[in-house]
Amino acid sequence: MTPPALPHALLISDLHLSPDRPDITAALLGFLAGPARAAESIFLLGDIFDYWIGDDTLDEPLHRQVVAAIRAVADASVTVAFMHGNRDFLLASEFAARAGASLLQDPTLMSLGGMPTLLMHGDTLCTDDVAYQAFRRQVRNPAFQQQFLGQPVEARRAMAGQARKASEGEKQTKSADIMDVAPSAVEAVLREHGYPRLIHGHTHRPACHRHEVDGHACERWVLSDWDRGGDCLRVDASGITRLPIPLPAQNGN
Ligand code: LP5
Ligand code: MN
Repeated sequence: MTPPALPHALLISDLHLSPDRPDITAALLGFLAGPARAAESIFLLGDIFDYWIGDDTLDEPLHRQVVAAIRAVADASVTVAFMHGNRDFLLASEFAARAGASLLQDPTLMSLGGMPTLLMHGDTLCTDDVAYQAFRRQVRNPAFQQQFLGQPVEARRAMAGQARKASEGEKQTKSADIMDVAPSAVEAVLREHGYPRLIHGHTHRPACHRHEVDGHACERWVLSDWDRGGDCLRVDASGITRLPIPLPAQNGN
């Protein structure tokens, strides 16, 4: 007989859901209808959506579908929490209420599988990416957000499209090192939070790193994006396991 599964949490990030990628949506829906139901809690660590321009888009077909699927997990007594990413930082209280999910601050320190674990999106660790950090300060400013959200949906969508395009262009000109986390930023955040285990996404470089900080050995687990298939991290009392999440084959692929 198979022993019952240990209580566990599942973490995912960087899906970048959009109407252009029904394969990624299908993979998420499979995850939410399947493995998520056996978890105690699931954590969506940012950039679930390719971009989010305000909760007044919740009735768009993709958003309705995804929110209903998350809600069904929450209604099955699984705790659902999400964190903002650099593309969906405008997810707000209406999204949380409809999805049955709570918003986590970045960073959040909590006990997972009995171990102190720090959850982050990961963008704030990329401190050598000075242009991005300046952009981040601008778009996280409440006055900027109020002004942005006051504009019509189509104007906001156009600006988000321009920002996405500019970002893809800028990334061609930046070195891989600049777009990765800065070791000094990782060390600082681990020191500040008492040398926990760290889990984050954003860099799209799945790995498990070991950092020695002030004589403490800390693991840093990095989630994958889902562009060519994703993953989730399963955390229980025995540690962390990476589980692949393949994308379904699409017609014409
Ligand atoms: O997201 P990704 O993986 O491509 O790259 C990120 C950083 N880029 C971003 C930008 C987002 O992709 C786009 C955000 C859409 C949000 C929609 C709502 C709010 C809209 C606000 C509109 C102004 O986060 C990228 C990092 C990379 O991660 C690795 O860490 O390098 O950073 C940048 O590319 C930032 C640029 O270096 C500097 C800023 C260029 C943006 C210019 C915006 C022009 C918009 C004009 C609107 C009128
Ligand atoms: Mn990101």
